[in-house]
Amino acid sequence: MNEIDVLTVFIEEGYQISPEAVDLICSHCSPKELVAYILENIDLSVLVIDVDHIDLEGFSDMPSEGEESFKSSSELSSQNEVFKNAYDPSYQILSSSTDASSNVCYSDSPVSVISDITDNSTCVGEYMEFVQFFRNRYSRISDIIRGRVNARPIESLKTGKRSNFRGSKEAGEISVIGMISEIKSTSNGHKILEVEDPTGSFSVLIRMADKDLYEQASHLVLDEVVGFTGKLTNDGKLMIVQKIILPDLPNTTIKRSGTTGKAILTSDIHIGSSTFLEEPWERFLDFLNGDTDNEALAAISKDVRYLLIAGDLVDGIGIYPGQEHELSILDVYDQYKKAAEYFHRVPSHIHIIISPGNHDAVRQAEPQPKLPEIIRADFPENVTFVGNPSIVDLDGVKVLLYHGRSIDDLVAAVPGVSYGDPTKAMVEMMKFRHLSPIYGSRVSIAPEKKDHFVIGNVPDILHCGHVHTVGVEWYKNVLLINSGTWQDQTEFQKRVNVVPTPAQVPVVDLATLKTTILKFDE
Ligand code: D5M
Ligand code: FE
Ligand code: ZN
Repeated sequence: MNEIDVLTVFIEEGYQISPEAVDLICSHCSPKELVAYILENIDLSVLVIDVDHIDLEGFSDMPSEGEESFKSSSELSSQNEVFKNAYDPSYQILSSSTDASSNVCYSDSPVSVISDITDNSTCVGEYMEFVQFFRNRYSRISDIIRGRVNARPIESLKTGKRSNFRGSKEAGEISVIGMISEIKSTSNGHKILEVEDPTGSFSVLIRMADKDLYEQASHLVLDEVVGFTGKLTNDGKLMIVQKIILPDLPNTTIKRSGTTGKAILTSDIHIGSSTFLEEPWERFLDFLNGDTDNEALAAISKDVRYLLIAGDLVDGIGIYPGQEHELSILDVYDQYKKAAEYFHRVPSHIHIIISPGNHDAVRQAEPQPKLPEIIRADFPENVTFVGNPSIVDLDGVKVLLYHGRSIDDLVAAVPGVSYGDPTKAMVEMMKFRHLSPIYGSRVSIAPEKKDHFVIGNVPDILHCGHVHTVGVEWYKNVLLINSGTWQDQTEFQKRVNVVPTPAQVPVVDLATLKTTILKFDE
């Protein structure tokens, strides 16, 4: 279902709906079913449906069509009875497969996949698909900014000089929202940006003397969607910027899920690499099994309900020149077989979520789908495979998983963002409301109909990996975690001075989102 389909259904039913709610529905992997659920359950006094009216948890507690969901479904005669029991918390929903469908649940640690490209990829790389992809990005991010600024189409600036706006409100400030297509410096050191909206493009200037603004502008990157407020020059050809409006996160208060237990976040295991740290990894598996003399660790171990892996499960093959000299397992299928063996040793009550990275055996262009069936088949039932990026709901806590390849681009483009401090790049993602804005650099982006990198709904946690350094930081009530690696420094990383922090594992308390880093390196 696209945005127009969703709007049409609600309008026909006599409701209005906010753009954020439309976004939430469209980003869900079962939009039709979700729409039906909302219409069935909405309070009749509601006129405008907003995100708060969408009960994703209630929806994910329902059995999905054709799913053998309930322990005793044969005993349940009518649909009503099925629904009644779905709300009974003592009733367990069992997963019938390891597939990441919308309502996959495992034991007492349910997972619902809210957004994932898997099985939804339509692009073949045609010109018009790129146009549609960037339009989707523009419309969704500009909608967020539009709530804060009264912007005009760029085309309307072309009609004239500043004097044309005399006597009108525009004689003072005007605002536009555009995607940055060029960043240049003038000979005097000012910054000139070319910005585009669907009606045209325009140049905006940020003066070096406006120190705060200039500093803010130094964080802007290509292809990002940003609002600018300023005044036109007398010839009407340039806007002198007075204010930069980023889509950013709202200053919302924290809503706690009421969930308990712990989630372990990790990534970049690189099984099959000769620098994979097998001994610390074995200690980690022992810890998950409660096999430790340390009482504090044993107590944490008992509480673990989820294990999330944000990509680079294995080292893969042919990822970089000469990789074969640094592999201990040369066949990529054997690497995954070894990984599957390890995951069979994770206690079965822990729900594992695996998302791929640039070393995994799926397409390199992002968004990446989940690992293929031939690989998934070896893994135990308590694994849910998802794409990269994806949004999962862990019993009420929403986690956005993204491997984090765009961090390479952000390190290169934004001053102050470095490999040693990976959450700085993740703060930029939140401010841009986009995981990977720069097109045509390190990240290959597939032009899907929808830009899967736009951060529409705000997650509770953003979980990335890729840079092999651990980092934990809060940004406006979103917990940002880069979950490090299980690979020691490689020859390549020595050359480019990437210093990993291996075998350190962030553990998140799901009730408070407080994070502890456990070290298995000694
Ligand atoms: O990436 C592991 C780390 O190594 C990450 O910090 C990026 C860095 N890396 C990887 N490839 C490159 C290239 N080509 N240039 C610069 N830095 C790089 P991983 O995805 O595990 O290989
Ligand atoms: Fe990696
Ligand atoms: Zn990586």
